[in-house]
Amino acid sequence: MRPVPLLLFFVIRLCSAQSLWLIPVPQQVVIKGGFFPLHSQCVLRDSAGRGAPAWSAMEAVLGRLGLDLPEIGRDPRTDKKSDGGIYLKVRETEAPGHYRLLIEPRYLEVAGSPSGVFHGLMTLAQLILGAPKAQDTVYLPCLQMEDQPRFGWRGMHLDVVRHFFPVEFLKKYIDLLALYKFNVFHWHLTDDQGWRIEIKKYPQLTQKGSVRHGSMVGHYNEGRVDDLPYGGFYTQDEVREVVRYAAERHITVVPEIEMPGHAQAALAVFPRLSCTGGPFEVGRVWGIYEDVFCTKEEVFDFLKDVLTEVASLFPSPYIHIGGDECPKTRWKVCGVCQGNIRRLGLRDEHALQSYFIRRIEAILQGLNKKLMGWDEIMEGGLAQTATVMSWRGTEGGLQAAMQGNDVVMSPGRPCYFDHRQKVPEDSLTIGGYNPLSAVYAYEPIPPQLPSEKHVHILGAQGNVWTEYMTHPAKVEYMVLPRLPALSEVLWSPAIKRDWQDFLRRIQVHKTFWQAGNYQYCETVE
Ligand code: TNX
Repeated sequence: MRPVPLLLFFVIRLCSAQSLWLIPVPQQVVIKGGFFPLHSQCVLRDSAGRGAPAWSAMEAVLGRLGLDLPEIGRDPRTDKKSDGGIYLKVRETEAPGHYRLLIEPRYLEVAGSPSGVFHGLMTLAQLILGAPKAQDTVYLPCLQMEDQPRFGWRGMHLDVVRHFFPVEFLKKYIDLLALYKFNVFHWHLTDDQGWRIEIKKYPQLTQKGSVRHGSMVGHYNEGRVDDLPYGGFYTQDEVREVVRYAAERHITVVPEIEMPGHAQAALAVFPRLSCTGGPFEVGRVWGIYEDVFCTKEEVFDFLKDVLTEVASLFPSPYIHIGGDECPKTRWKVCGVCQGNIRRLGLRDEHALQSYFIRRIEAILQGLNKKLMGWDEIMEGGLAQTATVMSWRGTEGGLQAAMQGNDVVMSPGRPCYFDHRQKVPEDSLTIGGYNPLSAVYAYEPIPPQLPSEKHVHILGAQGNVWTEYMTHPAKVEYMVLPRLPALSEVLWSPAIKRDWQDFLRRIQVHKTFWQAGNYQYCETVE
């Protein structure tokens, strides 16, 4: 074993649970004194070879943050606790996300469920990043840790329509999710201002529908629009690559295909799918458009084709179908829609929306997928198997959970990371004030919800709408440090949360972000 510099020895002796820098804070940790030296003579001992992909993913995440781990040896023998041994023990039977991390002077062990071992390695990655280093050796504090997530849905969303982000950036974003133990990436792929996913049966959707001939400049209220073409889309190969990259990091990618509203880009390509027949152009301004999918049969045929291709690209059990902000203006005067209301004996256009969503629910069931939608899908009656994403406050989520439907909480405040994080506003945003302290104080379970219904709150999600985020650096700035704050809300036991201590840990994480060239908001409030 290599000699340890004396000063370092004292630094490590001073380590206590309170002085660790982990985000989210683990459920239980005992610091034992002493250290494990991680260096190139260490050996990865991974009997079944199940932990090696997770180890490689950890190396990649560390590389992203500017830290190249020395290449270490590999040996399948796990019979003895050898000097410098790193043991990975993957156990199918353990609860999702659960892991145990043991750091002893002579060896290190991560044991848990498949996702648990990965999250354990992300804990290790944070320890490696912040630990004292000398002569190519990282001195990890000896400790014993038991950890598992509080919620099963720990989501971050990204709107790639209002502004488009290349695959390379999506990977950088996904690495941030991984580092903070998120397990869902909600990919908002279609909207009024663009269609961003290749559909083989309808190539025009991306040929024409991915390009708008101008975008808003400045704030919405100023009403200024330029005339520059703006576009971008992902081929199906690129989609598969993003899904694969995320899966290596135990992150499920949930695609969102918007309907019946927020569909102007699709209608610009196929105006016959609207009530009026168009013509339309891909949206240039933000906001809500009156023209939406009609309820004619042809629309369901089209959406079935689209969803069939989408379902084959994404292993996620859920497909998000939007459902938000669908004006009923056109349906009210459309012969087909009014005919459907009469024929089906529906009360009004809200009930027609409910009928629309139920038809889509049936299509998704045929594809072995579950429907998820924004809380407007409850209007006119909620589909039985739907999962609700509650964004207009928490009332929708509360009601859905009471009825026995599953819910992901995502109320505007504190889950909208497109709102400004500082007063006065430090850059152009959509408006609204959502400071770090509000995110950190968030409790996803509504206090009125009876305890037997708590299981229906799957978790929560941070949303990143990009009307005012024209470049990757702005996305990073808007999510850091709010994303780590949400990670602690979703992962750690509520009683473990400590605002002052979180602020201390954030200071350490800033050095990680700097090393990874992630932009972040410097001051917090
Ligand atoms: C509402 S949240 C929307 C989005 C906008 C966002 C801006 C939701 C389901 N719909 O289309 O981008 O507000 O904050």
